[in-house]
Amino acid sequence: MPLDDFPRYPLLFGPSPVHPLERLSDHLGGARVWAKREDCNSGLAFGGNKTRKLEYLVADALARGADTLVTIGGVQSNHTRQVAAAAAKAGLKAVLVQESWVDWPDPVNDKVGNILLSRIMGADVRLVQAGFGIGFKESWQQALDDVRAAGGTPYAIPAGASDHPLGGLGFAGWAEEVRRQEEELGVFFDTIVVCSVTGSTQAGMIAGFAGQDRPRRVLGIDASAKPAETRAQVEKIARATAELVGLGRDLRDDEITLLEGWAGDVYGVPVPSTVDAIRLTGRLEGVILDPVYEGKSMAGLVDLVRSGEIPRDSTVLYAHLGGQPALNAYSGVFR
Ligand code: 5PA
Repeated sequence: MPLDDFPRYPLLFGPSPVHPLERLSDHLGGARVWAKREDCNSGLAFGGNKTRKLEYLVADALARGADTLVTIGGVQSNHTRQVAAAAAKAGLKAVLVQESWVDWPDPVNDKVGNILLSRIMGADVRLVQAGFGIGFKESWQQALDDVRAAGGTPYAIPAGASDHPLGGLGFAGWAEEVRRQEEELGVFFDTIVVCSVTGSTQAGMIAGFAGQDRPRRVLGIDASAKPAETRAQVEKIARATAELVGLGRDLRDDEITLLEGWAGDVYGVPVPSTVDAIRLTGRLEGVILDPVYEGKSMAGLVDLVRSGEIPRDSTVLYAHLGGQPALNAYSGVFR
């Protein structure tokens, strides 16, 4: 079914802003770099990539008569914070399972940033001891059972709203939004750079762009430090989303690219290239990136542009997917 026919519960302001990063581009001395800003996509608790995905999931939850969104992430998950905001906006309850995905010794890690915002928005925040993993989790199942036992109707949202039948739709729509903005701006972005962890952001983009006439590269930058799992999930969701929106052909393997080398050894911990990329983007553009996701994808972009692997005559679109609230739990990195 065409994307426009899927019910959508409006959470975004409209198309997210697209703008050039002139001083960063001049500094790198190669391709021209622009950004599309999911961190300013809505008025809901600082926005981010999940807000766009949740337009489709919240519509589905309401259609099914659910009263509670149940989801999972790390202690500083941006995703769970956006679920809390979407639930508040739609008049639903939210149960957030927050696992210890990141061994980060900051004493305020479970008090500030995303988790603080979720508490303010009235979500039932549950801290659980369990390590990083993008797959199915027992603690999440338990939370779903608890809601049922209390007489509620839960709606299950997996990590990052990714491994869900509708998880790729938000960013399939992003691809179409980019095409329209290119027409208005008179540019063409031949290369997209996007951070990948649970996969449906990149997967949705791939499925969406695959239906357009002019080919372009979608370069996923792994931030999971488990690239084989993330790549498999991107591929699965991209193919499922392509079928769901009636692409009418199989995706080719060369349409699915996940690059590794900027995540470090573990998810959630910044490495020197992450911190350099955050400082560089802050100093040259006044644009703020986070140490878990966007700092890592920007580190990838910087290296790929500098080395000419993204050619000089390219015009690159950096997908800024949000995530800044987590910075509060990483203050020690910037002292
Ligand atoms: C996240 C994810 P995907 O998970 O769709 O691949 O997106 C990666 C990503 N940038 C990129 C930011 C700012 C993100 O928050 N965050 C998760 C979370 O729990 O917050 C799903 C992991």
